[in-house]
Order: sequence, then structure tokens, then C-alpha cells
Amino acid sequence: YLLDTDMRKALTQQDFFMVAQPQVNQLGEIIGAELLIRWQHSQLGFISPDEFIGIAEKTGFIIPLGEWIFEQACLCITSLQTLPLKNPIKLAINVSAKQFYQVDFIERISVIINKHHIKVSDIELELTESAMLEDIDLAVAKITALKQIGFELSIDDFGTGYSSLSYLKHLPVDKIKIDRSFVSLIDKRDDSRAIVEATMLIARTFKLGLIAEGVETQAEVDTLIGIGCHAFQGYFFHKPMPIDDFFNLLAN
Ligand code: G
Ligand code: G
Ligand code: MN
Ligand code: NA
Repeated sequence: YLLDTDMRKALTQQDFFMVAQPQVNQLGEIIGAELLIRWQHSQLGFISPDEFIGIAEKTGFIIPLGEWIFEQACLCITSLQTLPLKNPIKLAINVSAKQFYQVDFIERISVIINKHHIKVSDIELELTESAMLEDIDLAVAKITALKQIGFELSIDDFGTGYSSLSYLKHLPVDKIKIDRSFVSLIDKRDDSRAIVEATMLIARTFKLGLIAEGVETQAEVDTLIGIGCHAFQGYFFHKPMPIDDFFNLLAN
């Protein structure tokens, strides 16, 4: 993999950076943000995480990269603590399956957490539904241990894992992130709307939070509110932005 050498170089050259996409409530108030990685390649320009995360998973580079992402989240939380905030802000990061299933994952992230003296409960870990389903018994054990330490956990890309839903009752997660493929068709297709409604019922039954991803229009917001969803992430509210811009947004 050509990009693998480049990625290792990029990490030392600081060509990776994080952006933040705010999450809002029905009043549009910021309740949190998802941190997303970006790569400004020195020759090739911008490279999407869709292109390099998969490669990083195959080569194993996702382990040091994932820990770097974790460090960045800790630094953001430390900065957030200096801002006068009306509401507590939770920062979410995406954890890749390979990192999550590492035998010493929890020990390794605990080292980073302890170094930064932050509250574990300020970090939300996003794990995709398909990652959880790779090895559901191990996932349940790991998630239980992460919850005991105090992390918040959410199921990312919910609805895309082609699973039976029975696994949910064993998973002590906090929140479901409904995949944007359903949100974008919510007003166009009855089946997508039905999936979102069913997910809402599941969230209520299991007492989980629910957030809609990829919200792009007022019409989608209205439909989602009608269904009972009160947390949103998407271009209609905010695009992913530089961390400084996110802090400025919070300060105003
Ligand atoms: O941010 P964007 O829509 O370009 O991301 C594309 C894909 O890359 C999404 O599936 C997203 O979850 C993933 N991604 C973005 N940032 C990160 C990250 O920091 N870590 C991991 N593991 N995946 C990420
Ligand atoms: O897989 P995950 O949910 O982590 O991916 C998040 C990705 O979705 C981010 O890369 C972000 O850039 C992208 N995204 C966020 N909001 C929207 C949106 O409203 N529309 C589209 N098309 N993509 C979005
Ligand atoms: Mn995500
Ligand atoms: Na998602």
C-alpha cells in the first residue's frame, strides 16, 4: 500500500488534523460534537478518510492513528474545560473495529486518559453496528468494561448491519446514531421512514438516546421531530469545521 508509508510520514509531519461536527437539540443548541479526521497530503492534497481508514485498518496503522485521535480528543476536552459553557458538551470519536478488538485496547486508552487528567465521561466512543457484530460476545464484554470505566458508547451507522436486533439487549450502550442513508430518504421512501420510526421505538424501549445523522433539510428535521427524535447532526445545522471554529461557535 503506497498510502501506508505516506500515512506514517503524515503522522510525524502533522498532516492529519481533526474537525468537529456539532450535534444539536431541537432548539438548535449545541449538545456535542463528533470529531472526524482529515488528511492534507503534502503532494496529493486532501484525502478522504473513506480512502485511508480502510487501508490503515488493513496495515495496522489504525492502532497508532487511533491513539493519536484519542490524544486529540483529550486535548479538545482540556480546551473545552476553559470555556464558559451553558450546557455540558460531549465529544465523540470513531473507534475502528481493529482498535476496539485489540487485546489491550482498554489499558492503552486508559494510559492516554490518565495522562490528560480528563473525565472519561466527557468522551463518547462511536463504534459501528457492523464492528459490534463482528464478535458480539467479545463486543459485549469490552463495552461492559468501557462503561464501567465511565465512557459513553454509541452505535454508529445503525440500521446498516443487517442484524437481528436481539443483540441490543445485551449491549450496555447509551445511544443509537441512525445512519444517514435512512435520514436522507425519510421524506421520499416509506421504508426508510418506517426504519427510522422502528429505531425510535427500539431506542425508547431500551432507554437509549437517539441521534439522526446526515440531516440536510428542514423537512427532514420536521419529520424527525414528528417521530420523536430530538438530536441532530448534519449539514443543515453544521458541517464539520476546524476545532477553533467550533470553539468560537460555542463561545458565542
Ligand atoms: O468525515 P467523513 O464523512 O469524510 O468520513 C468518512 C468516513 O470515515 C466515515 O465512515 C467516518 O466514520 C470515517 N471516519 C472519519 N473520521 C474518522 C476517525 O477519526 N476515525 C475512524 N475510525 N473513522 C473515521
Ligand atoms: O460513518 P460516520 O457516521 O462516522 O460518518 C460521518 C460522516 O458523515 C462525516 O464524514 C461527515 O462528513 C458526513 N456527514 C455529516 N453530515 C452530513 C450530511 O448532512 N450529509 C452528508 N452527505 N454527509 C454528512
Ligand atoms: Mn461516526
Ligand atoms: Na454513521
